Amino acid sequence: MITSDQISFFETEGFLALENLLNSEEMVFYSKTYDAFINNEFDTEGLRSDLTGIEGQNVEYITQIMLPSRVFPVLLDRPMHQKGLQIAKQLLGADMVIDFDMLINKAPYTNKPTPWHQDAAYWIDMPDKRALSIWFAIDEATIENGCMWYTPKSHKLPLREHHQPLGNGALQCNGSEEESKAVPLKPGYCAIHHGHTLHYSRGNSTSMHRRAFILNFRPEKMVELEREQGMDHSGNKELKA
Ligand SMILES: O=C(O)CCC(=O)C(=O)O
Repeated sequence: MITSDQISFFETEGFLALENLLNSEEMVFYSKTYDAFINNEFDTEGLRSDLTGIEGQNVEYITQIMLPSRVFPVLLDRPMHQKGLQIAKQLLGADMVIDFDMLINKAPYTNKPTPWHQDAAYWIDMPDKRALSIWFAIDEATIENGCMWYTPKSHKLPLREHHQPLGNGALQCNGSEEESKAVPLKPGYCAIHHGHTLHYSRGNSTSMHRRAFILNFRPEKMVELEREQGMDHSGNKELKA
């Protein structure tokens, strides 16, 4: 599924885009399922929040729903999760397993960036640092609606200092578009990043939703370690100790 050039690009740069992962029939299923989550047709109590951390408004700017496949396990047998696992194994080793999944939707005209961060800042410290996220575009992802931006080679650098300016909002650190690459995607394409790769997305300034379905993989032993320490990614965004 992945070429050796793509594997070495991921190793060197810390990110990778793949085309045509999901066909149009599969995308109809994911689009409908995604909308059912957004429209509260599933019980996502305790798993849904606004990634901006802004409270007291009638709007949800950046909807984050954790663990959709725990709520709707049918997802685990579908192509996104199955292909995602094969990709993760090819890129980081045969012991990779799914750790968690999540939905991040930027509603029309909400104009709120996802701040610069490295995912590892959210996690407990683990002896084995192999981890990756696969960000599937449900809608076309463009610069204007908030496609992902990655800072090449940042996965090789130490974790930057993160802070959390707003309540339960996103963690953030310094980063810039100047040192980064935007990765626009068509629906059914995906962008992959290492757990230490610095990334961000602009706000959605368009009239359409920007729906992304994200899967995270890491070595089975590290998932066991997380669970032993009570970490199941159900939504707490506190900085790690
Ligand atoms: O979808 C976004 O805007 C951010 C996604 C993200 O930070 C991630 O997948 O780690």
